[in-house]
Amino acid sequence: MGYRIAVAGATGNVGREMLNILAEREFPADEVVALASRNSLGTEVSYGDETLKTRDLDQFDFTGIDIALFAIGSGPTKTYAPKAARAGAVVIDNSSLYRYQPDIPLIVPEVNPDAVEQYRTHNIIANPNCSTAQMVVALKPLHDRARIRRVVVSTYQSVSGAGKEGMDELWLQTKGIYVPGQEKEPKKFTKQIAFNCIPHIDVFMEDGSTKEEWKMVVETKKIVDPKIKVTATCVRVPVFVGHSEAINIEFEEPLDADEAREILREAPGIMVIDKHEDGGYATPVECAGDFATFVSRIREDITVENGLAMWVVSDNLRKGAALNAVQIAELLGRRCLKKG
Ligand code: 11C
Repeated sequence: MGYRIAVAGATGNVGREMLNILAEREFPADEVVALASRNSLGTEVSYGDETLKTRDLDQFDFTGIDIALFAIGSGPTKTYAPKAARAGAVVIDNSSLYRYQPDIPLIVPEVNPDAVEQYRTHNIIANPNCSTAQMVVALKPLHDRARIRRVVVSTYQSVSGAGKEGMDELWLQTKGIYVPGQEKEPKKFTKQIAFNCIPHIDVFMEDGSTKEEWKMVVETKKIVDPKIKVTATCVRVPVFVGHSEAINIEFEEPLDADEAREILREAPGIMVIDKHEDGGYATPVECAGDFATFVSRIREDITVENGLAMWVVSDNLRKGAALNAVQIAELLGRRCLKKG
């Protein structure tokens, strides 16, 4: 006997990836229901070789659903996630709505799988922000070995993080700059994104940082260790899929680049590509569509006592969102909702 799964937001970038990944990983599902808002009703989406017709999220009765994967943004999540949870489904939510609530677990399965047991309080598990997820997968094994004191991270985030509208804007603007008469004004982004980079993701906070930067700080503390200090600069770049991060880490204890490379090679969810030669590192174009978080350019940072620098790239729609959510569902199945 398998699980009954619902995917809310099935027509969006992340919802579609959730369906792809459920099929690719052969998640043991007896039934998969694709849910969408009324605007997208009837839209067909792929689930492996099958085509699913989307059903109305607003009218859907979650009774009998085991796991509901949500990718609909914080506003609608506030309405529908409690409804699904009350009906008995465990909600795995990709929005930021519940991430910072202390009694709701925020999980990256390679990092803090034991937190899954806390789902019972509200029947809800939160999925982290994409830029946090890939970073903590790389930080955790190094933290276990040498205790991280401080992280300085600069991100290079693809436009798919801003949804389909973000991808369309990069595409149309890139054409529009060369083809007269085509649209090129910024709409989704605050400035031109084609051939540019924008140091602004999500809203500004009072201290001058952005909410995306704040999320990386707060989520890393919740998932890995509250003692780790993080400072982030998050930048949108004209890449369609795949977030990249330049990360400088200061440790309590010495850890050289060779040992860090070996630790990362053995770590779950990580692929080390680190040859000191032309092209011997990962870039977003190669990582898009993959499950792994890629780590390259591992080297000592001699500006601090125990410092390392590295480059971390992953598919933001996969490890950063849909894959992590499906991995949480797998974890939940293994540990808490056994079937068959
Ligand atoms: C971006 N990281 O790249 C964002 C998208 O809190 O889940 C995901 C926002 C979130 O724009």
